[in-house]
Amino acid sequence: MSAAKNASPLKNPLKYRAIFLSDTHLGFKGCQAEFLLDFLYRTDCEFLYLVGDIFDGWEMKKKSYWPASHQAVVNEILKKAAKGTRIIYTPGNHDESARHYCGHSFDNIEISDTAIHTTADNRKLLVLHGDQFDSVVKYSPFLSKVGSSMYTHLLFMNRIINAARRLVGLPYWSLAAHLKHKVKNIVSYIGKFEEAVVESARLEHVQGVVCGHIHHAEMTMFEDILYCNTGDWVESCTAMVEGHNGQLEILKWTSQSERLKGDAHAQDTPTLNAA
Ligand SMILES: [Mn+2]
Repeated sequence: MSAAKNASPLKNPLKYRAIFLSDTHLGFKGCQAEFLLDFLYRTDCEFLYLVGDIFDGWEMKKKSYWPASHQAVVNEILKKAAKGTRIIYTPGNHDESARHYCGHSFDNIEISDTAIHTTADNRKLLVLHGDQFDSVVKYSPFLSKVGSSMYTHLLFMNRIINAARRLVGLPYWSLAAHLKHKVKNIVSYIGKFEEAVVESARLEHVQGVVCGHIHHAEMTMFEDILYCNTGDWVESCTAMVEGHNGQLEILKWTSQSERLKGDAHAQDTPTLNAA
């Protein structure tokens, strides 16, 4: 049974001060909308940052694809806004048409090219999608328009593999995320991207930066600057959350969701890392 069918808005959701999500690619078949819905149902926050590539305008131009689960994601986000969550949307390259609305706000939803988030422990974080650095970081095999059809095929394989894994009771596993760690060019591209993003935070005189774009969740100190990447919801189903004391951590929702369903005794939150 799918995650979305199991889930409903919970009486006691996990409460965070802020949640940062990116690269959900709504309107694209590769979007793991059911995991995303499960995440939205089970969490609550004061600030929700949508860090770009929330919609996939490139895919939507090719063919119209808008299943009920994708609309349910949008409805859930709007419901959070109506209930008082402040939503800050920093569009990316796949939803660049939303950039026309930068500087506008509608009720609790603000649209801006970049934003500054102040954590509960008073650290300033620059928030932006990250494609702004594509011209600096020239080689991006996974993310350039040429590479995107190869990427679509890879995600198709990912879905087949995971459908098979589900049948035999194995947890979700990302083929694309696995390959990214193996291919040397991609590893070096990620390194250059991270350096460029960190440098932009340094120029803004902030303590850290939160971005997306490269579909690779991460939280690392680069000397004096905290680099956070929220990951994505087409491969790895990750988000960054801030607790009420300012503690930041990356959640991998495929393991968290299994844990919530399967192990009532689990007290600890599985995370990739924390800062
Ligand atoms: Mn992007």
